[in-house]
Amino acid sequence: MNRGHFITLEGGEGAGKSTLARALSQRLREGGASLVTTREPGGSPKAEEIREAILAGRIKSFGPFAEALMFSAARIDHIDRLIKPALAEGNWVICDRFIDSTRVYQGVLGQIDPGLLAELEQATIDGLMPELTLILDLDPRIGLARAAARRRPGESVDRFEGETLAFHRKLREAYLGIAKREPGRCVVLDAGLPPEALADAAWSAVNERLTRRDS
Ligand code: Z5A
Repeated sequence: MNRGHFITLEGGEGAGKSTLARALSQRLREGGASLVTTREPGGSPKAEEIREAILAGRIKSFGPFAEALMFSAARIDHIDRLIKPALAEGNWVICDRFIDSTRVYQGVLGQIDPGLLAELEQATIDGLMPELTLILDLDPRIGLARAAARRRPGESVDRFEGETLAFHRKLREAYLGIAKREPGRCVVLDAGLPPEALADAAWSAVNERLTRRDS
C-alpha cells in the first residue's frame, strides 16, 4: 500500500462501476492507502463542463469523431490536473471509465478508424496507461433495468442510455474483445454478482495484480 496505482473501471450502463469504486476505495483506505476516486468524462472542473455538454447530447450531431475529440479534450485536462498529480504524490487513483470507453463507444460503435483512434489515444494519454482495468461484464438488459430503476420521476435518459439494446450488446462484446487482447491489463468480473461478492472479486484482482507485485 506504499505506492499508488492507477486502476480503471469499465463496463456498460448500470454495470455497478460507481458502487464498486466506493467499495474498493473503502477497502484500500482500511488497508492504509491514500487514494483519489474520479470519473470520466469529468474529474476536473473543465472536464466536468465538457461532460455536461456531451451527456446532454449537444455534440452528438457533430458525429462520433467530434465526440471522441471532446472526450479526449476532457481527458487531457483530467490527467494533467488530477490523475498525474495524485499518482505523483503516491496516491492510488480509481477512475470510473477511461480510454476503453472511447475505444468502445466512439471506436467500435461509432466506427472510427482504429488507427486514427489509437493515435488520438496516444496523444491524449501520453503513455499514462492504467495498470489494472476491471471490466464489469453484465447482460445489458440487467444494466439498463438497473439504470431505469434508479432514474428519478421526470428525469430523461442521457445521450447513451437512449441507444438501442443492440448497441448495448455490441458494447459488451467490444469490452470482452479488449479484455481478450490485453489480458495483462484487464480482468473481467461478473457484474451480475451481488455488490459485496463483486467487491470481493475485485479486491482479489487488485491484490493479485498490484499489491503482491509491490511486496
Ligand atoms: N463515454 C463515452 O462514450 N466515451 C468515453 O470516452 C467516456 C464515456 C469516458 C457516461 O455516463 C457516458 O459517457 C457513458 C459512456 C460515455 N455512457 N452511458 N450511458 P455516466 O457516467 O452518467 O454513466 P455510466 O458510466 O454508464 O455509469 P452508471 O450508469 O451510473 O452506471 P454504474 O456506475 O456502472 O452503476 P452504479 O451507479 O454503481 O449502479 C447502478 C444501479 O445498480 C444502482 O442503483 C446500484 O445500486 C445498482 N447496483 C450496483 N451494483 C450492483 C450489483 N452488483 N448488483 C445489483 N445492483 C447493483
